[in-house]
Amino acid sequence: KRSRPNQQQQHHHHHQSGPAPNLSTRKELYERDFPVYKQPVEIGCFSLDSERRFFNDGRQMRYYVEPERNPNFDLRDGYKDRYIKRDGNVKEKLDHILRWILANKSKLCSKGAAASPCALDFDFVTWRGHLTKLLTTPYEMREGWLLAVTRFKGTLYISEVETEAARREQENRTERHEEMMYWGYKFEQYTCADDVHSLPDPGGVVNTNEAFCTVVQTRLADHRLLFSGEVDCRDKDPKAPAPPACYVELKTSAEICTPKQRSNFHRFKLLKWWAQSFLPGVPRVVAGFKDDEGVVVNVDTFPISKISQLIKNEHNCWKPTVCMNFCCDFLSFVKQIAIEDHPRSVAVRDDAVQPFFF
Ligand code: 0WD
Ligand code: CA
Repeated sequence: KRSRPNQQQQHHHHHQSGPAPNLSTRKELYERDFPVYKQPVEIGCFSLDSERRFFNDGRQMRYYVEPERNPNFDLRDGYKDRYIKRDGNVKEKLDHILRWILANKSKLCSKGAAASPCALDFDFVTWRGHLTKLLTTPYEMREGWLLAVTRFKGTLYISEVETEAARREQENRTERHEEMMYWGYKFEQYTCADDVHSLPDPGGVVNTNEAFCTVVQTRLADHRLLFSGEVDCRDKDPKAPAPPACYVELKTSAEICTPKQRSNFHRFKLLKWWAQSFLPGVPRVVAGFKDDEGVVVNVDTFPISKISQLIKNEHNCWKPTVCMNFCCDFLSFVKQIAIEDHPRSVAVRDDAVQPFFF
């Protein structure tokens, strides 16, 4: 959990003198009223094609086709011969979000197109996935994170740096684990169609370069946020509400057979699912429960607004307010830390939230 940056990451960074502030990750400190979290609004979207090329449009949007309750989808099908895997060694950092901002700067800039580069009306720009990790930090005892931030024209850009532990984990992945990572994408292929009127094509190729991302604007207390997140699909009904309310998040999870498994699902899985979809205002998760052979034995829908009730029977369970308050305090903390407004100045923090260098 306590990761440390390696030597070579340190040399561009500006060193601050004097004692640096600190932030606790203890959950007890965040059990106060739920902070203001404005309804997230979609301000744009973008697509990444089969070769990971950026497009400032929704061409990779897919449409949800509700499966049977007990579909028997074989998630192992195609792993050997119909799978094109994104190159995980390419670190894209915030690049696609920055491309989207550049492509849309006329509608984003507060000073008009004349000022170049102009200021953004946001305090933070980041990936939704990075915020999800912040939300779950008070409850996460296994996986650590490392975030880097830089201030540019008043806006704070937060990007992830791979931890030593994550790099080792990736290097030592078993063949079984490697295959299981494919299963989630295969489930998407069974449940998503490329067009409103077409059906899913389980005989096609799974290409994980392809992505549709929403760009949303919202506010957490006094933090104005712009973030992007990958969206699996949308409701195909033309009368469905506008984005993000029409979006559907797809997940797979191990079949639940015992009370212990149900409890773990509530305590750990639902925390991650809730945090990820609550942030951009995605209202439901459709889960495929799979057996050890990679066969989806049943499918269930979890409305995000019902998850906090669902977990209330669980003793000592996670609380949404703790997640949001920690994230809020962390962002306030970052505003205090990353003072120097310069692209060469980067502050890095790990999840022990110890100030170790700037
Ligand atoms: O460079 C980086 N450190 C990262 C880049 C970390 C995380 C994401 N990305 C980029 C990629 O461009 C990707 O298209 O983010 C996009 C997704 O962003 P997100 O929505 O903020 O990420 P997250 O909420 O963690 O994941 C959403 C989905 C995942 O689905 P599940 O159901 O497993 O949560 O995005 C996929 C995955 O399908 N995904 C990724 N795709 C590309 N690169 C990555 C990744 N590193 N992580 C998750
Ligand atoms: Ca998903």
